Amino acid sequence: MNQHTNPDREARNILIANDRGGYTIPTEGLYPYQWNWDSAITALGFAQFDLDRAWVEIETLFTGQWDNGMVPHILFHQQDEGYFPGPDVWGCNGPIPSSGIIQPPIAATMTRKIWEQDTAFGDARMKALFPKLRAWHRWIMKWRLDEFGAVCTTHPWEAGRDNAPDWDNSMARMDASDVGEYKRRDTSHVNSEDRPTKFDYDRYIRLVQIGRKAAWDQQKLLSLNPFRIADPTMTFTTLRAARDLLVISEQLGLAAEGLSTDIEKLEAGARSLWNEELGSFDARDAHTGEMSGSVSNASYLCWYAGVESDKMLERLKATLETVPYPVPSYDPEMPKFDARRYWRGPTWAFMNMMIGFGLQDLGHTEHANQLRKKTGDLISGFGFAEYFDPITGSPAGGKAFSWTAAVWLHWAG
Ligand code: 9WN
Repeated sequence: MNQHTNPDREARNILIANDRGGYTIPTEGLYPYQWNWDSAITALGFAQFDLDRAWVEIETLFTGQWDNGMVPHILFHQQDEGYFPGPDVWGCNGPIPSSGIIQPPIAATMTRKIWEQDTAFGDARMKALFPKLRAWHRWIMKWRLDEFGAVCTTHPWEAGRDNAPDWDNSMARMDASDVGEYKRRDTSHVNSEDRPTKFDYDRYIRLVQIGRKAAWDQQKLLSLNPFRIADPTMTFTTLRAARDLLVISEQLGLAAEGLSTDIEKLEAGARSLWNEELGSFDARDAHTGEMSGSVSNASYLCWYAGVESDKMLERLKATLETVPYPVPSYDPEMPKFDARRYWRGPTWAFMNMMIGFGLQDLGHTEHANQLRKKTGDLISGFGFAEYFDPITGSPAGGKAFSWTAAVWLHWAG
C-alpha cells in the first residue's frame, strides 16, 4: 500500500490532465475517447471545483446524440490508433463519429445532481439539456425493453460490464468463427491477465459486425442480434433516470408525459430480475428466458433505482463484513470469481458510489457510510486505478483514471 498524501489535489489534477477540451478521456493510452457513462461520473468530479466544466462534459456528450435520440457509448472526437475498435469498424453516421451502442443511462441522474448544486445557472442549462435526456430515454423505452419491462443490453459493452459472468452462457451459444483477423490494442497498454479473453473479444467484434451490417437498424437487430440480455445495470439505471427526469420536469414545469407509466413498467421489469433460487437480482437472456445465476455489483444497484430489498441488504452486510475491499463485481463465493479479471471479481469505485447513492436515498445511511469509508480507504491507499482487487486492494487496469478521481472528489474523499 502506498499512501497518497494529497488525494484531493491528485484527483483534480487527473481530471485536468485527462481533459481534452470539452470532454474527458477515461485514461491516457487505454481509452483515448469520450465514453458515455464515464463522462457522467467525471462531471460530478468537475462539479466539486468547476461547475461550468461539469455542465460542458455532459453537453459535449449530447453533441453526439443521433437524430433518433440514441446517445452512443463512445464518441470518437479525434482519431487515435491506440484503441480498437475505432470509428472505421463501427461504421456509424451520427453527428460525431461514434460507436453504435449505448451505455447505462446515468447522465440524467448525474446531471440532476449538478443542477441541484448549481443554484446560479443550473435551471437554464438543465432546460436546454432536458429534451435531449428525454429523447434518449424514449429511445431506450422503445428499443430495449423485454416483455417484462426489464431493460436489455445488446452487447457486453453496452451494460458497461464487458466480461461479466452474467453473459457467459449467451456468449458460449454465439458463433464467432467468421470474425476474421483484427488486432487488439488494450493488451498493449495493460496486463492481458486482467483483461477479457480472446474468446470474449471475438464475440465483441462479431456483434459490432452484425450491427454494422444492419446499419444499426434497431428493428432489424431485434431478430438479427444473438445477444440480448435483460440486465440489472441497464434496468436499474433506466428506472432511476426516469424517476430523476420526472422530478426535474415537475420542478421546472416541463412536459413529462409518459414518464409515470415508464416508471411503472420499469419497476415491474426490475422486480422480474429477482432470482429467488439465487437470492439476488440477476440477468436474464431475452432470447431463451434463462437466468444467469450471477451476483454482481450491479445486483446491488436496486436501491439506486428506488427498489427496496431486505435480502440484498442482508447480502450487502455480509459482503461488507467479509470482503476486505468491497463491493466485488462478482461474488467471491461463486466458482467463476476471479479477483483480477475485469468484471469477474474486481471492485469498481464508481459502482460503489452509485450503490452508495441508493443506500443513502433509501435511508440505509450506516451502510452507505461504511461503503463510502471503505471506498475512500481503497483510493487513498492504492491510488486512482481503473479498478481494484477486492481481496488485496491492489490496483489494476488503467492508471490516473477519471471516474476514480471523480468518485474521490464527489463522494469518497
Ligand atoms: C468498452 C471506459 C470503458 C468503461 C467500461 C469498461 C471499459 C471498454 C473497453 O472501459 O469498456 O466500452 O474497451 O474495455 O468496461 O465500463 O466505460 O472506461
